[in-house]
Order: sequence, then structure tokens, then C-alpha cells
Amino acid sequence: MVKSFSDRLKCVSHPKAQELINIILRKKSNLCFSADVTESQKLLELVDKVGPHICLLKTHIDIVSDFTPDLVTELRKLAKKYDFLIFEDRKFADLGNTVQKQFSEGIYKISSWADFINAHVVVGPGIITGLKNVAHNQGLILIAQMSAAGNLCHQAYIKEALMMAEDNRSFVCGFICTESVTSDESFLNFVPGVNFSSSGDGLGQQFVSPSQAVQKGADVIIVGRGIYQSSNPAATAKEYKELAYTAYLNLLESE
Ligand code: UP6
Repeated sequence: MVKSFSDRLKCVSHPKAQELINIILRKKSNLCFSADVTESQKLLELVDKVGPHICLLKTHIDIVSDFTPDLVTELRKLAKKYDFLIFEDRKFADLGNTVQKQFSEGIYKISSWADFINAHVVVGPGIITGLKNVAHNQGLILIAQMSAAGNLCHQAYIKEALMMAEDNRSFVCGFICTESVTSDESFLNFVPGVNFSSSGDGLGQQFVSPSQAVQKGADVIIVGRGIYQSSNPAATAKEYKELAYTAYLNLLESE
């Protein structure tokens, strides 16, 4: 039984997850744009074009060659202008004591600007406590599965990820996954590896279409190259947005 986003609002408790769902409903968009480009100017130009169509911007801030703190100031301005949240895809994966420094210090100071962050669960629950200690209202997304071929996220691993999420409901908002990993509607499923014109990249990435992703349980689809490598990123983002949101509406109707 698939619940509508409006119904999900009743069981989702994390403020950031609620904020995200409200944006999804306002903009009729469950599209997250993964802006994996390496120059600040290019990143800002892309986000300015794609912003109207997305609920969430995903960054890899450490791939930006000319990073300065101004970049995140500008990204936050665009987030306000176009009504989306920001997810820094740092994929924390170290001891609690180390990740809290990676999250709040260094040159990126992620805890001062991101709305969502994510973490691998291979470390065990200490990583969650470490991140939570220095969080400023961020929502944490646990990586339960990966879209890459040959990944090691087997059933037992996914189950452990679920248990860690259940034990930390005040901080964990959902999962990076390729399909729904729980019937618990209070967690959101963020699905990467979505592209309607390619099936893979020769480096392990495996793509599915927006509707396949939604049918498998994506609440939010994550699209990178499908958008930023297209000749018209704004028009292509609009297309991904419409395909994913229509797939969600169709799923509701088919219940
Ligand atoms: N990503 C995946 N798969 C995962 C986890 N994360 O693709 O299991 C991230 C990648 C990239 C984005 O790091 O930033 O999602 C996907 O981009 P793409 O659409 O260009 O493949």
C-alpha cells in the first residue's frame, strides 16, 4: 500500500524530511539533481537553470576545484530563490570522532550549510552519534544499498542499516537505496542511478528509468549526468521531474 506524500507527512517526524515533502508537494517534483561538476561558476549556472524543477540539490562539494565559502552562500541563495533543499553527498564512513570533524571542520564546514548528509553504515552506530553531536538540524540519510555493480550491500547489511535507522529516528530521515528497503513509511527512499537515455557508464554505474525507480520504491529520484550532460539541462530536468512525478501519481492510482 503506497501512501501519498500528504499522508506521509503524518508519519514522517524529522523536520527536514517534512520540509522536503512540503517542497515536493508544492513543486510537484520529487527530482533531486546531482550537480557533479568541478567549477563553481558552472555549478551555479546549472543550478540556476535546473532550480525551478527540483526539490533537492545534491552536491559533492569536494570535487569543486575552485571552492570558496562564497560558493555555498550562493547555493543557499539559489535554494531560497527556487525553493529546494541541499544534500551534501559526503558519504561519511569513519569513526564517530573523525566524522564529526569532517562534518563540521575543514574547509567545507558542511554542518553550517547542508540540509541533508549521508553515511555508510559499515562503521556501526558510532558514526551516527558522532555526526549527530555536531549537526545543526540536518537530516541523515543512511546508505543501505548502492547502485554500483558488484556492491557489497547484501541482505544482512541492509537489515543492519534498517536497525540503525530505527534506533536513531530523531536524526535518520531515510535511505540511499535502489528499491524500497522497508515498509516503514516514515523513512524516505532516495534512489540514485537514474537515467532515461543510458543503461550504465562502464565504471559500474547501473541506470534505471525514472518510472522504474519510482515503481521500485523511490520517493526521490537522483539524476546527475542525465541532466548536466544534456544539451538543455533545464528542459531535461523538467522532463525527469514530470516522468518521476507522473510515475508516483500512477502508482497511487493503481492501488
Ligand atoms: N550515487 C550513486 N549511486 C549510489 C550512491 N550515490 O550514483 O549508490 C551518487 C553518485 C553521483 C550520483 O556519487 O553523484 O549519485 C549519480 O550520478 P549519475 O546520475 O551521473 O550517475
